Amino acid sequence: MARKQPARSNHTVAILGVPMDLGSSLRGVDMGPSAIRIAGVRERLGRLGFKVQDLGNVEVPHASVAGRGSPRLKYVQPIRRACRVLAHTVNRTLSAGAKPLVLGGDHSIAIGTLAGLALHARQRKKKLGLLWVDAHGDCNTSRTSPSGNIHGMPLAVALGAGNRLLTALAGKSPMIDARRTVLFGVRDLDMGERANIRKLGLRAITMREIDEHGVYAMMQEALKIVAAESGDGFHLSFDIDSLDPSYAPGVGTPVPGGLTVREAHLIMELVADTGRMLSCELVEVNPVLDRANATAKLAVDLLESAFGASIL
Ligand SMILES: [Mn+2]
Repeated sequence: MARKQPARSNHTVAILGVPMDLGSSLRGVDMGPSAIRIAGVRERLGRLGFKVQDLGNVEVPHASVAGRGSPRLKYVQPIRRACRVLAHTVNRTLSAGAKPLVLGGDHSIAIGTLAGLALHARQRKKKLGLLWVDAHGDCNTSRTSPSGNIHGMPLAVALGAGNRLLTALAGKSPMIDARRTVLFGVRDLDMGERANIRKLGLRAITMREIDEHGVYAMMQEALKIVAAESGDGFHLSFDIDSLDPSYAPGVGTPVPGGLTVREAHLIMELVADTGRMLSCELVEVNPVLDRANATAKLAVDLLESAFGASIL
């Protein structure tokens, strides 16, 4: 039998759901992993030639029974507990040679994913990059956040800024080097976040730059940073709210003026072309606000592109 996809066929993708909505003020993103599974993620990646394993969900308490704690850092304890479990599962998955695909859930779960990547990288002295595609900066701390919602903080946490309960999740902080990190497609930043981004030395590529130069040119710059030859691959953290709400209505925090479906596919296709994506997460699908699961279906289309599907 002809081997059509030798580069892919011996890769295992491990799906991990995190039904978390404690990091956001709107309820419902906890149903995201289920919606993305119903949209056929396992089958579609399987058709690309991957061996796909579904490891099930990390346990997360529902908001009605979880302790909210401080209004500056809402639900920090249950979020930390779930992220710790996620971190160990991601670390174990990577050690077994599989690619983790983490399905959210709100974006606070990235703290767990990145802690797992950091643990894995440290044991092997690897240098990891991070491509964070998002409408928002996710660079607040409990001091700058207007809401106290942790899904507005995970990028800052991964880069070492924020409460120690979260930043210390992988032992050493930061989890990821800001010089190997790019925030891509951002269009809505809080005042404190702008200062945090500057302080962290993070390259943030705004929607304005994408309007001026196009996704292709801006992705070339982004990939030079996150997928650098001197590094050992990168993690893609993709917030579905980076798309325009006209295409992706079922999201945690919609902001007009986002990426088109084609622009989002191009991002994913360019990611796949590098062959250097180690792990991936897709977050903030909110079925409660969706229309007939359209946003979860779009999420699966995009994941397919990120894992190497091509039109021709
Ligand atoms: Mn986000």
